[in-house]
Amino acid sequence: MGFMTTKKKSFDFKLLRRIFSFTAPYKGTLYLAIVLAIVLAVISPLRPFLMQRSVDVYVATKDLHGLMRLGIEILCILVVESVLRFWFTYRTNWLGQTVVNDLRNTVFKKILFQDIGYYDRTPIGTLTTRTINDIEAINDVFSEGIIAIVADILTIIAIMVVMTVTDWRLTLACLATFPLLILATWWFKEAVNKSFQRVRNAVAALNAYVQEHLTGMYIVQAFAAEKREAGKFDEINREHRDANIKGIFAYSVFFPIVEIVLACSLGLLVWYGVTRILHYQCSIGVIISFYMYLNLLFRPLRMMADKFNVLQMGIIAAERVFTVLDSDEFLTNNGTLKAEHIRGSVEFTDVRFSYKAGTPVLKGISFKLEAGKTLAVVGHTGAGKTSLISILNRLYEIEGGQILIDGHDLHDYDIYSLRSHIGIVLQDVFLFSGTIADNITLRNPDIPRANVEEVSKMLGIHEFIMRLPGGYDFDVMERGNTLSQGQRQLLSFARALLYNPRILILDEATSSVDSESEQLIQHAIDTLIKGRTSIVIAHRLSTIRKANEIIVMDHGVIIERGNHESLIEDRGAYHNLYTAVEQMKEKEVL
Ligand code: M5T
Ligand code: MG
Repeated sequence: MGFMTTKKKSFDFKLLRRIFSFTAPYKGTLYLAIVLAIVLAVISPLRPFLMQRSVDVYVATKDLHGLMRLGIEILCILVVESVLRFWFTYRTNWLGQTVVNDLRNTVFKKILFQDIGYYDRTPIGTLTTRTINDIEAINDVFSEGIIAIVADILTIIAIMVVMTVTDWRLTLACLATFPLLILATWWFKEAVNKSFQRVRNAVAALNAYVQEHLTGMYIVQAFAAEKREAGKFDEINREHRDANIKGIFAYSVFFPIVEIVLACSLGLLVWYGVTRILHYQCSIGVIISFYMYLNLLFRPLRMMADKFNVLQMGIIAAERVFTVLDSDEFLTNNGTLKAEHIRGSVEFTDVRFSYKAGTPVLKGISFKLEAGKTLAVVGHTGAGKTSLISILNRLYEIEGGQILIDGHDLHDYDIYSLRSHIGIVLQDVFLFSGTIADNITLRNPDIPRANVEEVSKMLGIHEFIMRLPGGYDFDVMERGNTLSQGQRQLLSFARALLYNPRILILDEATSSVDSESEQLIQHAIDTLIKGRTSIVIAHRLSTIRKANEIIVMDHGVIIERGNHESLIEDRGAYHNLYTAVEQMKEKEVL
């Protein structure tokens, strides 16, 4: 997990450039923001400057008329400044949100198309954090980060220039406190940065923990582990609190310090300013305007360190997000053959496969299955049965040998076309939150309700669905928790049959169900496999008996093959499995 490491690089312009490349479609807004930043910087010293003139020129000469005119001018500038500032804030935030919206779509799409093996190696929590939290941090780069920093720096420069031009000696005196401010800012930046990192890690840990425990709540409660798990949570939560408090401490120390430094500057202004006035070296207007300049100057300075941190965090987050964007564990899809008209013969020749190099899971599997026939795969747990079918639609790539469909190598087919003609029912049925109909069609709006009902009737599950409150609109909630395992499997049969696949893969669930559901399931399986090439990882004797051929697997190899009668006669592994099941007569489940 290379991208979990956080580099403590303070600034990376290449990354920054890449972040900004996402603004390309919104160049207009970006340029507008920059122009606004410059305009705002330039007009910021204007009000204090006019104030100085009002005191020095109009108050001194008691020109009430001029004073009135100047007052109106100041008011106008105030209005213009406020409007521009509103527009600036609004547009930069708009830009941030829009870019984040685009980026999130891009990242999620990228994740969707990632090779399945990628998910075996990348924790779900990490990917969730990438798509949600990290991208949010990139938003801040736009709204609070770089543009705001540039605007602040321009403002600071503009004010300092005007101050220096007005009275450089006074400026120097007022800003004598600056080294102290810089020191405090640096300390604050480091402290907050450290706590930021800790908070982020703590949030990630909290996320992961809550997510995992909600998913596994059944186990937690069934094993009465609530207290222990709550204790562990408390620990992670405490770290989150402590990290936040460290940050809050830094803030609480820093802001009063800035106030003190500002007060010192004002003190110096009064002390040195009055001395200069007494020596007729400067006017009262200048002192008043300097008072305003200093306030304007300290406002952005106060937030500068904070903004730099936000920027830095954004860049770190961007680096992580870009790692996801740059990962190219893509399925290669160079095949051009469409699977629309395949007949569905399947041939494995010496197929070798492993999830992790060095630990072979399939060690040379060969079989030939004619179109329309049924192959039953049996064997002990961990024998490699599920793996055998995961490689048939290229969820994983094989390491050796060849898989042919209708005489063509798997790689010659367009993978999406191929997959849509291989129906698959998995051991664990996953349901998405939504209605029954949504789950059968996988939210494909092109499939009319009539088709869904037709398929359900064929499978004999229409009545069962209609008995649910709301029928096809019954809300299955997250992960289908409101349905039994048998019911979930029935739904996944409908899911597979809806696409009328040429090849059907069925990984029978081992769970035993009541005899009524059992009959439903058996009928549904018969309907499913009729007239299709089927590979069934079978646990039911009824399914196995009906198969044209049976292969018995053990530790990644085929140890026996034949049909039911011949295998029984051989008195080998199959015979043993069979007699073991025969002994548990009441359950016809292997
Ligand atoms: C076969 C290993 C597993 C086992 C072997 C799914 C999966 C499996 N394995 C991995 O290393 N990573 C994986 O993602 O492969 O596993 P299988 O094919 O799932 O076995 P099965 O379907 O025959 O077993 P079962 O229990 O479903 O009857 O050694 O460690
Ligand atoms: Mg399995």
